[in-house]
Amino acid sequence: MEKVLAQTFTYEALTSLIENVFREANFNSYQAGAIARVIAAAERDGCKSHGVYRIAGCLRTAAAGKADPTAVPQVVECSGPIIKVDAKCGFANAAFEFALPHLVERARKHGLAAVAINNCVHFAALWPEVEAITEHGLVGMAMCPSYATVAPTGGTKPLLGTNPFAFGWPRPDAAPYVFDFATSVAARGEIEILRRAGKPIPEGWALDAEGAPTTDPDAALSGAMLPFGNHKGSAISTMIELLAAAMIGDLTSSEALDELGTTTLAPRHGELILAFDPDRFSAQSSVAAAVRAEGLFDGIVRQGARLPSQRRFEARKRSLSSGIHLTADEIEMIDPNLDQ
Ligand code: NDP
Ligand code: PYC
Repeated sequence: MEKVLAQTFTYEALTSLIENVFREANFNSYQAGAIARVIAAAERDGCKSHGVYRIAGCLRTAAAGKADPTAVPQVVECSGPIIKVDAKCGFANAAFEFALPHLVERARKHGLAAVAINNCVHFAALWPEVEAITEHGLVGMAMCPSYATVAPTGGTKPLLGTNPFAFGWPRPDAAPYVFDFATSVAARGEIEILRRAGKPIPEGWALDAEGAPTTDPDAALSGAMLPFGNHKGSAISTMIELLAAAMIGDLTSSEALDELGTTTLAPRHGELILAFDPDRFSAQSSVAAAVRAEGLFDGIVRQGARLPSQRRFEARKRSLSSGIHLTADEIEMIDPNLDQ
Protein backbone atom coordinates (compact mmCIF):
# COMPACT_ATOMS: atom_id res chain seq x y z
CA MET A 1 0.00 0.00 0.00
CA GLU A 2 1.25 3.52 -0.85
CA LYS A 3 2.14 5.79 2.05
CA VAL A 4 -0.75 8.01 3.12
CA LEU A 5 0.08 11.71 2.71
CA ALA A 6 -1.19 14.81 4.47
CA GLN A 7 -4.01 16.40 2.50
CA THR A 8 -6.21 19.49 2.32
CA PHE A 9 -9.98 19.26 1.88
CA THR A 10 -12.91 21.56 1.39
CA TYR A 11 -15.62 21.12 4.05
CA GLU A 12 -17.88 19.54 1.43
CA ALA A 13 -15.21 17.08 0.22
CA LEU A 14 -14.31 16.04 3.77
CA THR A 15 -17.98 15.59 4.67
CA SER A 16 -18.58 13.43 1.65
CA LEU A 17 -15.43 11.34 2.27
CA ILE A 18 -16.51 10.67 5.87
CA GLU A 19 -20.11 10.01 4.83
CA ASN A 20 -18.90 7.39 2.34
CA VAL A 21 -16.92 5.61 5.05
CA PHE A 22 -20.09 5.31 7.13
CA ARG A 23 -22.23 4.37 4.13
CA GLU A 24 -19.78 1.55 3.36
CA ALA A 25 -20.24 0.37 6.93
CA ASN A 26 -24.01 0.14 6.26
CA PHE A 27 -25.05 3.34 8.01
CA ASN A 28 -28.19 4.79 6.38
CA SER A 29 -28.04 8.24 4.78
CA TYR A 30 -29.60 10.01 7.83
CA GLN A 31 -27.02 8.59 10.23
CA ALA A 32 -24.01 8.76 7.91
CA GLY A 33 -24.84 12.27 6.69
CA ALA A 34 -25.49 13.78 10.13
CA ILE A 35 -22.37 12.20 11.67
CA ALA A 36 -20.19 13.25 8.73
CA ARG A 37 -21.41 16.85 8.93
CA VAL A 38 -20.52 17.25 12.63
CA ILE A 39 -17.15 15.48 12.36
CA ALA A 40 -16.14 17.54 9.29
CA ALA A 41 -17.36 20.70 11.06
CA ALA A 42 -15.21 19.83 14.09
CA GLU A 43 -12.12 19.50 11.85
CA ARG A 44 -13.04 22.70 9.99
CA ASP A 45 -13.31 24.58 13.30
CA GLY A 46 -10.13 23.15 14.87
CA CYS A 47 -11.97 20.99 17.44
CA LYS A 48 -9.76 17.92 17.24
CA SER A 49 -11.29 16.20 20.27
CA HIS A 50 -14.51 15.61 18.29
CA GLY A 51 -13.09 15.35 14.79
CA VAL A 52 -11.93 12.41 12.66
CA TYR A 53 -10.50 10.56 15.63
CA ARG A 54 -14.12 9.82 16.66
CA ILE A 55 -14.86 7.86 13.45
CA ALA A 56 -13.37 4.59 14.69
CA GLY A 57 -15.39 4.81 17.92
CA CYS A 58 -18.67 5.32 16.02
CA LEU A 59 -17.94 2.37 13.72
CA ARG A 60 -16.91 0.20 16.70
CA THR A 61 -20.07 1.13 18.60
CA ALA A 62 -22.29 0.10 15.68
CA ALA A 63 -20.25 -3.08 15.01
CA ALA A 64 -20.67 -4.04 18.67
CA GLY A 65 -24.46 -3.74 18.30
CA LYS A 66 -24.58 -0.75 20.68
CA ALA A 67 -25.86 1.71 18.05
CA ASP A 68 -28.25 1.11 15.18
CA PRO A 69 -26.68 2.52 12.00
CA THR A 70 -29.98 2.05 10.14
CA ALA A 71 -32.14 3.92 12.67
CA VAL A 72 -34.64 6.46 11.37
CA PRO A 73 -35.39 8.88 14.24
CA GLN A 74 -39.05 9.37 15.07
CA VAL A 75 -40.66 12.58 16.28
CA VAL A 76 -43.13 11.01 18.70
CA GLU A 77 -44.76 14.20 20.02
CA CYS A 78 -44.71 17.79 18.77
CA SER A 79 -48.13 19.28 19.47
CA GLY A 80 -47.05 21.59 22.33
CA PRO A 81 -43.83 23.25 23.45
CA ILE A 82 -42.21 19.91 24.33
CA ILE A 83 -41.05 17.85 21.38
CA LYS A 84 -40.16 14.24 22.03
CA VAL A 85 -37.86 12.40 19.65
CA ASP A 86 -36.98 8.73 19.77
CA ALA A 87 -33.52 8.31 18.21
CA LYS A 88 -34.19 4.55 17.99
CA CYS A 89 -30.68 3.78 19.22
CA GLY A 90 -29.17 5.74 16.34
CA PHE A 91 -26.77 8.64 16.85
CA ALA A 92 -28.00 11.91 18.42
CA ASN A 93 -26.95 13.94 15.38
CA ALA A 94 -29.60 12.53 13.04
CA ALA A 95 -32.25 12.86 15.77
CA PHE A 96 -31.34 16.54 16.21
CA GLU A 97 -31.65 17.16 12.46
CA PHE A 98 -35.16 15.63 12.54
CA ALA A 99 -36.11 17.71 15.61
CA LEU A 100 -34.79 21.13 14.54
CA PRO A 101 -37.66 22.30 12.27
CA HIS A 102 -40.20 21.38 14.99
CA LEU A 103 -38.14 23.12 17.67
CA VAL A 104 -37.96 26.33 15.65
CA GLU A 105 -41.66 26.30 14.83
CA ARG A 106 -42.70 25.53 18.43
CA ALA A 107 -40.35 28.13 19.93
CA ARG A 108 -41.82 30.78 17.62
CA LYS A 109 -45.35 29.72 18.59
CA HIS A 110 -44.85 29.41 22.36
CA GLY A 111 -41.82 31.67 22.94
CA LEU A 112 -39.97 28.72 24.43
CA ALA A 113 -39.72 25.08 23.35
CA ALA A 114 -37.70 22.03 24.28
CA VAL A 115 -36.64 18.85 22.54
CA ALA A 116 -36.14 15.72 24.62
CA ILE A 117 -34.20 13.17 22.59
CA ASN A 118 -34.37 9.65 24.00
CA ASN A 119 -32.41 6.54 23.18
CA CYS A 120 -29.57 8.24 21.29
CA VAL A 121 -25.91 7.26 21.03
CA HIS A 122 -23.73 10.31 21.67
CA PHE A 123 -20.13 11.12 20.82
CA ALA A 124 -20.29 14.66 19.48
CA ALA A 125 -19.76 18.31 20.36
CA LEU A 126 -22.94 20.32 21.06
CA TRP A 127 -22.02 23.65 19.43
CA PRO A 128 -23.29 22.60 15.97
CA GLU A 129 -26.75 22.24 17.53
CA VAL A 130 -26.92 25.56 19.37
CA GLU A 131 -25.39 27.31 16.36
CA ALA A 132 -28.10 25.82 14.13
CA ILE A 133 -30.74 27.22 16.52
CA THR A 134 -29.20 30.73 16.42
CA GLU A 135 -29.37 30.65 12.61
CA HIS A 136 -33.15 30.96 13.09
CA GLY A 137 -32.80 34.03 15.34
CA LEU A 138 -33.46 31.94 18.46
CA VAL A 139 -31.42 31.47 21.62
CA GLY A 140 -30.32 27.85 22.11
CA MET A 141 -29.20 25.63 24.97
CA ALA A 142 -28.20 21.96 24.85
CA MET A 143 -27.00 19.46 27.43
CA CYS A 144 -26.58 15.73 27.85
CA PRO A 145 -25.11 13.20 30.25
CA SER A 146 -22.40 10.81 29.04
CA TYR A 147 -21.00 7.79 30.87
CA ALA A 148 -19.64 7.82 34.41
CA THR A 149 -16.02 8.99 34.24
CA VAL A 150 -16.05 12.01 36.59
CA ALA A 151 -15.97 12.00 40.40
CA PRO A 152 -18.23 14.50 42.20
CA THR A 153 -16.18 17.11 44.06
CA GLY A 154 -15.08 15.59 47.38
CA GLY A 155 -15.39 12.03 46.00
CA THR A 156 -12.90 9.85 44.14
CA LYS A 157 -14.98 7.44 42.06
CA PRO A 158 -16.56 8.03 38.63
CA LEU A 159 -20.27 8.82 38.96
CA LEU A 160 -21.01 11.80 36.69
CA GLY A 161 -20.29 12.09 32.97
CA THR A 162 -18.20 14.79 31.28
CA ASN A 163 -21.71 16.19 30.65
CA PRO A 164 -21.42 18.97 28.04
CA PHE A 165 -23.42 22.20 28.19
CA ALA A 166 -23.75 24.59 25.24
CA PHE A 167 -25.39 27.99 24.76
CA GLY A 168 -25.91 30.08 21.64
CA TRP A 169 -27.11 33.70 21.26
CA PRO A 170 -27.87 35.01 17.75
CA ARG A 171 -26.14 38.25 16.69
CA PRO A 172 -27.49 40.27 13.78
CA ASP A 173 -24.17 41.24 12.17
CA ALA A 174 -21.68 38.79 13.60
CA ALA A 175 -21.14 35.13 14.27
CA PRO A 176 -23.32 34.05 17.24
CA TYR A 177 -22.11 34.11 20.83
CA VAL A 178 -21.61 30.39 21.51
CA PHE A 179 -19.98 28.47 24.29
CA ASP A 180 -19.82 24.72 24.60
CA PHE A 181 -17.89 22.90 27.28
CA ALA A 182 -17.55 19.68 29.17
CA THR A 183 -18.44 20.09 32.86
CA SER A 184 -15.26 18.16 33.65
CA VAL A 185 -12.01 20.17 33.72
CA ALA A 186 -11.38 18.88 30.18
CA ALA A 187 -13.26 16.71 27.71
CA ARG A 188 -12.27 13.03 27.80
CA GLY A 189 -11.25 13.43 24.15
CA GLU A 190 -8.52 15.90 25.23
CA ILE A 191 -7.02 13.29 27.57
CA GLU A 192 -7.18 10.65 24.83
CA ILE A 193 -5.38 12.96 22.39
CA LEU A 194 -2.58 13.63 24.94
CA ARG A 195 -2.34 9.89 25.67
CA ARG A 196 -1.87 9.14 21.98
CA ALA A 197 0.79 11.86 21.74
CA GLY A 198 2.62 10.33 24.75
CA LYS A 199 2.19 13.57 26.73
CA PRO A 200 1.16 14.06 30.39
CA ILE A 201 -2.13 15.76 31.25
CA PRO A 202 -2.05 18.99 33.29
CA GLU A 203 -2.30 18.74 37.08
CA GLY A 204 -5.82 19.05 38.46
CA TRP A 205 -7.58 17.17 35.66
CA ALA A 206 -7.91 13.70 37.17
CA LEU A 207 -7.39 11.15 39.95
CA ASP A 208 -5.96 7.64 39.51
CA ALA A 209 -7.88 4.49 40.48
CA GLU A 210 -6.68 4.89 44.10
CA GLY A 211 -8.04 8.45 44.23
CA ALA A 212 -4.62 10.17 44.08
CA PRO A 213 -4.01 13.14 41.73
CA THR A 214 -2.34 12.05 38.48
CA THR A 215 -0.86 13.54 35.31
CA ASP A 216 -0.65 10.15 33.57
CA PRO A 217 -3.36 9.97 30.87
CA ASP A 218 -3.72 6.16 31.21
CA ALA A 219 -4.16 6.44 34.98
CA ALA A 220 -6.65 9.27 34.46
CA LEU A 221 -8.69 7.28 31.94
CA SER A 222 -8.90 4.32 34.30
CA GLY A 223 -9.40 6.53 37.37
CA ALA A 224 -11.72 9.52 37.65
CA MET A 225 -11.75 12.88 35.92
CA LEU A 226 -12.58 16.00 37.97
CA PRO A 227 -15.39 18.54 37.49
CA PHE A 228 -14.43 22.10 36.44
CA GLY A 229 -14.69 24.75 39.16
CA ASN A 230 -14.85 22.19 41.96
CA HIS A 231 -18.30 22.13 43.66
CA LYS A 232 -19.76 24.52 41.04
CA GLY A 233 -19.01 22.29 38.06
CA SER A 234 -19.99 19.26 40.12
CA ALA A 235 -23.44 20.81 40.75
CA ILE A 236 -23.94 21.86 37.11
CA SER A 237 -23.00 18.36 35.99
CA THR A 238 -25.50 16.94 38.50
CA MET A 239 -28.17 19.30 37.15
CA ILE A 240 -27.54 17.87 33.66
CA GLU A 241 -28.01 14.33 35.03
CA LEU A 242 -31.33 15.52 36.52
CA LEU A 243 -32.69 17.44 33.51
CA ALA A 244 -31.29 15.44 30.58
CA ALA A 245 -31.56 11.98 32.15
CA ALA A 246 -33.92 11.62 35.15
CA MET A 247 -36.46 14.24 33.98
CA ILE A 248 -36.67 13.05 30.37
CA GLY A 249 -36.84 9.39 31.40
CA ASP A 250 -33.48 8.33 30.09
CA LEU A 251 -30.23 6.91 31.47
CA THR A 252 -27.91 8.78 33.83
CA SER A 253 -24.17 8.60 33.12
CA SER A 254 -23.79 5.88 35.71
CA GLU A 255 -26.66 3.84 34.23
CA ALA A 256 -25.30 4.42 30.69
CA LEU A 257 -21.91 3.01 31.72
CA ASP A 258 -23.53 0.02 33.44
CA GLU A 259 -25.48 -0.69 30.28
CA LEU A 260 -22.50 -0.27 27.94
CA GLY A 261 -19.96 -1.98 30.19
CA THR A 262 -16.98 -0.12 28.69
CA THR A 263 -15.72 3.39 27.97
CA THR A 264 -14.30 2.34 24.60
CA LEU A 265 -17.68 2.65 22.84
CA ALA A 266 -20.07 5.62 22.63
CA PRO A 267 -22.79 5.64 25.31
CA ARG A 268 -26.55 5.61 24.79
CA HIS A 269 -28.67 8.08 26.78
CA GLY A 270 -30.80 11.18 26.17
CA GLU A 271 -30.28 14.86 25.38
CA LEU A 272 -32.24 18.02 26.23
CA ILE A 273 -32.26 21.01 23.87
CA LEU A 274 -34.05 24.32 24.48
CA ALA A 275 -34.87 27.26 22.22
CA PHE A 276 -36.06 30.71 23.33
CA ASP A 277 -37.57 33.34 21.06
CA PRO A 278 -36.02 36.65 22.23
CA ASP A 279 -39.02 38.55 20.81
CA ARG A 280 -41.34 37.06 23.40
CA PHE A 281 -39.76 37.69 26.80
CA SER A 282 -40.00 41.42 27.40
CA ALA A 283 -41.85 44.58 26.40
CA GLN A 284 -38.66 45.74 24.69
CA SER A 285 -38.13 44.57 21.13
CA SER A 286 -35.60 41.88 20.28
CA VAL A 287 -33.69 44.66 18.49
CA ALA A 288 -33.24 46.45 21.84
CA ALA A 289 -32.14 43.17 23.44
CA ALA A 290 -29.63 42.66 20.64
CA VAL A 291 -28.23 46.20 21.10
CA ARG A 292 -27.77 45.58 24.82
CA ALA A 293 -26.14 42.22 24.13
CA GLU A 294 -23.70 43.85 21.72
CA GLY A 295 -22.83 46.39 24.45
CA LEU A 296 -21.98 43.52 26.77
CA PHE A 297 -19.86 41.73 24.15
CA ASP A 298 -18.06 45.03 23.39
CA GLY A 299 -17.34 45.47 27.09
CA ILE A 300 -15.79 42.00 27.23
CA VAL A 301 -13.65 42.49 24.16
CA ARG A 302 -12.56 46.03 25.14
CA GLN A 303 -10.92 44.56 28.26
CA GLY A 304 -8.72 42.42 26.02
CA ALA A 305 -10.76 39.27 26.74
CA ARG A 306 -12.05 37.12 23.92
CA LEU A 307 -15.51 35.78 23.28
CA PRO A 308 -16.00 32.01 23.44
CA SER A 309 -15.97 30.43 19.96
CA GLN A 310 -13.76 33.24 18.63
CA ARG A 311 -10.88 30.76 18.19
CA ARG A 312 -13.28 28.35 16.51
CA PHE A 313 -14.73 30.96 14.14
CA GLU A 314 -11.21 32.09 13.22
CA ALA A 315 -10.25 28.45 12.49
CA ARG A 316 -13.40 28.14 10.36
CA LYS A 317 -12.49 31.26 8.40
CA ARG A 318 -9.00 29.87 7.71
CA SER A 319 -10.42 26.48 6.70
CA LEU A 320 -12.96 28.05 4.39
CA SER A 321 -10.30 30.12 2.64
CA SER A 322 -7.34 27.71 2.56
CA GLY A 323 -8.94 24.32 3.21
CA ILE A 324 -8.99 21.85 6.10
CA HIS A 325 -5.47 20.43 6.54
CA LEU A 326 -5.27 16.87 7.82
CA THR A 327 -2.05 15.07 8.68
CA ALA A 328 -1.31 11.59 7.33
CA ASP A 329 -2.25 10.13 10.75
CA GLU A 330 -5.58 11.97 10.68
CA ILE A 331 -6.31 10.75 7.16
CA GLU A 332 -5.71 7.20 8.35
CA MET A 333 -8.28 7.83 11.08
CA ILE A 334 -10.91 8.49 8.37
CA ASP A 335 -10.31 5.12 6.80
CA PRO A 336 -7.21 3.01 7.51
CA ASN A 337 -7.64 1.45 4.05
CA LEU A 338 -7.22 4.73 2.17
CA ASP A 339 -4.05 4.68 0.06
CA GLN A 340 -4.10 8.06 -1.64
P1 NDP B 1 -12.92 23.94 25.85
O1 NDP B 1 -12.52 24.10 27.26
O2 NDP B 1 -11.88 23.76 24.82
O3 NDP B 1 -13.78 25.20 25.42
C1 NDP B 1 -14.98 25.51 26.07
C2 NDP B 1 -15.58 26.79 25.55
O4 NDP B 1 -14.88 27.90 26.10
C3 NDP B 1 -15.51 26.95 24.05
O5 NDP B 1 -16.69 27.56 23.61
C4 NDP B 1 -14.28 27.82 23.85
O6 NDP B 1 -14.29 28.57 22.65
C5 NDP B 1 -14.37 28.74 25.06
N1 NDP B 1 -13.07 29.25 25.48
C6 NDP B 1 -11.92 28.58 25.62
N2 NDP B 1 -10.94 29.41 26.06
C7 NDP B 1 -11.52 30.64 26.19
C8 NDP B 1 -11.04 31.92 26.60
N3 NDP B 1 -9.78 32.12 26.95
N4 NDP B 1 -11.91 32.95 26.61
C9 NDP B 1 -13.22 32.78 26.24
N5 NDP B 1 -13.71 31.59 25.84
C10 NDP B 1 -12.87 30.54 25.82
O7 NDP B 1 -14.02 22.78 25.70
P2 NDP B 1 -14.07 21.35 26.41
O8 NDP B 1 -12.75 20.70 26.25
O9 NDP B 1 -14.64 21.47 27.76
O10 NDP B 1 -15.15 20.62 25.48
C11 NDP B 1 -14.83 20.34 24.13
C12 NDP B 1 -15.99 19.73 23.41
O11 NDP B 1 -16.28 18.45 23.92
C13 NDP B 1 -17.31 20.50 23.48
O12 NDP B 1 -17.65 20.79 22.15
C14 NDP B 1 -18.30 19.52 24.10
O13 NDP B 1 -19.60 19.56 23.54
C15 NDP B 1 -17.66 18.20 23.77
N6 NDP B 1 -18.07 17.17 24.72
C16 NDP B 1 -19.00 16.25 24.34
C17 NDP B 1 -19.42 15.28 25.22
C18 NDP B 1 -20.48 14.30 24.86
O14 NDP B 1 -20.83 13.48 25.70
N7 NDP B 1 -21.04 14.32 23.69
C19 NDP B 1 -18.85 15.18 26.57
C20 NDP B 1 -17.90 16.22 26.87
C21 NDP B 1 -17.52 17.16 25.96
P3 NDP B 1 -13.26 28.17 21.44
O15 NDP B 1 -13.78 26.86 20.90
O16 NDP B 1 -13.34 29.30 20.49
O17 NDP B 1 -11.90 27.99 22.06
O1 PYC C 1 -14.83 14.18 25.19
O2 PYC C 1 -15.62 13.80 27.21
C1 PYC C 1 -15.67 13.67 25.97
C2 PYC C 1 -16.78 12.91 25.39
C3 PYC C 1 -17.50 11.91 25.99
C4 PYC C 1 -18.43 11.49 25.05
C5 PYC C 1 -18.22 12.25 23.93
N1 PYC C 1 -17.22 13.12 24.16
